[in-house]
Amino acid sequence: MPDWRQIKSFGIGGLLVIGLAGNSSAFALEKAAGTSAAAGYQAFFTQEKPEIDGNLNEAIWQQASWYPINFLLLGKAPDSRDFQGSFALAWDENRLYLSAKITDDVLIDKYADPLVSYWDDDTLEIFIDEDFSGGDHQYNHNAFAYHVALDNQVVDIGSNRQARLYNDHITSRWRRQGEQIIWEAEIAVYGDNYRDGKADNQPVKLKKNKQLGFMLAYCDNDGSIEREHFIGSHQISGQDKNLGWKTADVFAPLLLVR
Ligand SMILES: [Ca+2]
Ligand SMILES: [Ca+2]
Ligand SMILES: [Ca+2]
Ligand SMILES: [Ca+2]
Repeated sequence: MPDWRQIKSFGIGGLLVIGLAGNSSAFALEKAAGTSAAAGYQAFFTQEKPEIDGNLNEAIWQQASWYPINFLLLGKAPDSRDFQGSFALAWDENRLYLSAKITDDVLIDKYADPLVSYWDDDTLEIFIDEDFSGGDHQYNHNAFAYHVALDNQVVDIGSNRQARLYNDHITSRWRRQGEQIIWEAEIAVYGDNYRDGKADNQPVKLKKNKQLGFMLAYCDNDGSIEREHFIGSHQISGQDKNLGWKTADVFAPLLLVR
């Protein structure tokens, strides 16, 4: 993967050219996904606030760019029944919106306690770095790695180094439609001044041309003790690709456009 922070001033068009070369290890590219995930991401402004109900009736989801989730970060590459996925993003002043279309043959939420082995249940993992600073976020809120579970609970590691619920940051619903589950979420975007336990943390107001750091991934388990594979939305260079939960350096740019 290119070093996003060195070349981000080239803008999305420049990144597209550089990013395509890194696509060779992609598997099971979705027919529907016509946009290069390696190019960085765009979210389009929505006038209509999407209803978070797992139905993509809103006009914005027809207009949005859909990106594949197809880079293997851990485990063995799944076939198209085992896992495939794509997603789209939108925004308004108050929220970032995400919709994902996930095919997963077995849905599992083995650990009832949302704070136990949450990465080993089927989980949509949303990575956000509000100011695209990159850098370490393992035990701080320079960035977030939100694990959204099938019971819609949201977990990341707090600054006390313990798993913690962030249910008030993300509201999500999913619903089965044929072979797919359709997941819809609204995300309050918090900056690096977020403090656990503080009552008056305020999400940032979103604006046109704002750039965030972003990645989406899915932890797929179909009955094993540990997750069977972990699939992300863009390539991560090097041997260890399971880095998003610790460092925002592996996130890609997300541009808010109108
Ligand atoms: Ca909806
Ligand atoms: Ca599966
Ligand atoms: Ca940051
Ligand atoms: Ca599964």
